[in-house]
Amino acid sequence: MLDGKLLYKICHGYCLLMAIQKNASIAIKILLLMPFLSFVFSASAAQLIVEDAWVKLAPPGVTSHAAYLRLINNNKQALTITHISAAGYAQVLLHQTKIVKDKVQMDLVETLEIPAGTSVEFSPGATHLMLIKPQQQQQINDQVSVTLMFNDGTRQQFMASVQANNE
Ligand SMILES: [Cu+2]
Repeated sequence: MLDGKLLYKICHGYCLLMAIQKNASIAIKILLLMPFLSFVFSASAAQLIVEDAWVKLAPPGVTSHAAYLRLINNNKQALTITHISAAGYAQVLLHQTKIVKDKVQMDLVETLEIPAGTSVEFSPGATHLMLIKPQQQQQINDQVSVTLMFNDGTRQQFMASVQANNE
């Protein structure tokens, strides 16, 4: 049995919700839709596959570590990497290695698009992640948590293991 007070509370809550819905601005409608939108966003990240992620062991004192992986975009849409972070590092940059006049040069890549149904190989001598300023010295088999952030708001987190070479 519901007493009067409880009934009032339920009714009041319901009426308030109705009033919000009736007079809602677009912003409130978007807020109400947020949980559903984030579900849609995370669904697209599930179609993204990370393979063979590893960080190359660097000599003591070296303050930037290269990381490599294969990224497969099985989504129906292109995805663009807009930001990268790694636990235990101050910053992560996207680099493109080039040979200019017999010298190895690393160019900064601001964003990287992965077209639908294609894969990108992050490998030595090509595009790679540059993990900057480690908080501690690397050891073989250490696991580094890396997070890629995309233009559609999705994220992809993966573990990369520290190796001398990828064998
Ligand atoms: Cu680099």
